Amino acid sequence: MTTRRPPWQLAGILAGFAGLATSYATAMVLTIREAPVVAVAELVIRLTPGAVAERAISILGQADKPALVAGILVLLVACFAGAGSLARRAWWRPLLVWVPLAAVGAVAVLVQRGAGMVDVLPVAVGLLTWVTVHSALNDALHRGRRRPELESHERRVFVMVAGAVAVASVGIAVLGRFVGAGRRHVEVSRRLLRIPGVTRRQAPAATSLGLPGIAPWQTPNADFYRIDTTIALPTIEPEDWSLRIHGLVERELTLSFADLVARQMTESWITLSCVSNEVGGELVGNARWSGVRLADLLAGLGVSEDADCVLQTSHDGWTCATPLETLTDDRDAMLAVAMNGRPLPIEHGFPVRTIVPGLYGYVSATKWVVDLEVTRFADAVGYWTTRGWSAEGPVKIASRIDVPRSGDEVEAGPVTFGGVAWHQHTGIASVEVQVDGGEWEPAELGEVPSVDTWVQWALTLDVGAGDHEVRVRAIGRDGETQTSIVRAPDPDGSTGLHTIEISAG
Ligand SMILES: Nc1nc2c(c(=O)[nH]1)N[C@H]1C(S)=C(S)[C@@H](COP(=O)(O)O)O[C@H]1N2
Ligand SMILES: [Mo]
Repeated sequence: MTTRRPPWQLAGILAGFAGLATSYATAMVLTIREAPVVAVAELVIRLTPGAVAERAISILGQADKPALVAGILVLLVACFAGAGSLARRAWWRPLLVWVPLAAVGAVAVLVQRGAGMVDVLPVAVGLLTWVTVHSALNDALHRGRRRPELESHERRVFVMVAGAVAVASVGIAVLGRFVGAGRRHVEVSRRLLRIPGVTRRQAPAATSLGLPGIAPWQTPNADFYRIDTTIALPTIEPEDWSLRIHGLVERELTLSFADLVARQMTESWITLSCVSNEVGGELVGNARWSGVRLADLLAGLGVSEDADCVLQTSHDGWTCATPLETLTDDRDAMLAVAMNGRPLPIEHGFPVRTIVPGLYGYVSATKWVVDLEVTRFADAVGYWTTRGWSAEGPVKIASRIDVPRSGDEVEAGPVTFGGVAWHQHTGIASVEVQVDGGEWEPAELGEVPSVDTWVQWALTLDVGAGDHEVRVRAIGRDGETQTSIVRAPDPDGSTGLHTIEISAG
């Protein structure tokens, strides 16, 4: 019997592809935009000097990106083989390859726009796969080496393990692709969906003060902040969606998407904000929402006098309890189907979510909503209220300075300050700015269509040379002046005045 060299490199390559497969599948299942390898390709593109990139594109034409990904894969196979060879000496040596490779992937993922820690999960899963699969394969090889009389048996074991790894990798990648395709399918349905009564309207011109650097009055869907607890985004076809309204009502109601959009449609500009928003923070946005008023829906159901809240449940099992009166009074609390004239983006609740003017999102704005139970606060607890957040979540008055940015250097003389202020369902009466603890100076306000949206504000003040501290405060239409007392977001929303430091020269 001839003794052959154990296929160390093959083990490395197999483990490498197994890791690529699990990381790819994780990215697909979590609906992360792209797999780590593609993220690396994008990073390479970003880091490539313009002239070189242009030359590459002119040579490769349209194939530049696939060619780049293919190139990265070839490089990876070399690294995988290297990791395989290193395993001959000591079990831990391949880590010298796996860990740096994962680090590159993690960096590539993290430098993408809007990346968060979940986006690194595919890389972590990939690394774990590399290490565990590789050590399993090496075990088989090492045992074969120590007991040569068993070598042919061990080789058979190795071939079987290797085959299983290869088959599993392909299976996992295909599964990931399939799950990802579900998302793409819903995305296509969403794009093709036309909902009667949903109009695409520009923000009224008077809402904007035209000052560069202030948050645009209407937040584009792509820039709207996103907060949810979901790992894999719910992907719900409109025809598969239904909503059950039950509990303390005389008549239960189950609505299909077609039933819902056949009803009278309402459209309103409403600002949504998050209770977790820090003073000066960006977890707030303003959009035109289209949907069906909840007051109209509930009116026909014979709601019991005993009820004081509605327990909302989403498709992914998130819950919140919303004060009943905010859903039945004259405000435009709605089951929204469109955002800025387009069907809701999947990550913002497609096909249906709740929007309630005047309440923080965590007690009202259920995305992918599928169940409304009319009940009592005493009997209902929402997801966040069991985790230390207040049961009721009326939005607190708030204001923010967008320009200049804290730390900016400006020219001494007239300086224009600007930003936004909000107190949904109460409205903003005025906004004032104070420099270095001096007089509070009133700002100019944009015009708004209702008390449910934020307002832009701007003000030009003469600023002398030197360092300055600038603060903003809002006064509500109910006469309330925004407090300077500093409180953390927990348990019912932050307070305090947004303050910036600038230096004028
Ligand atoms: N299903 C579901 N809906 C949810 C949440 C969630 O975690 N799951 N988070 C809520 C919170 S805390 C906020 S602030 C808003 C944010 O909505 P957006 O992501 O569309 O901006 O959604 C609310 N609706
Ligand atoms: Mo939130």
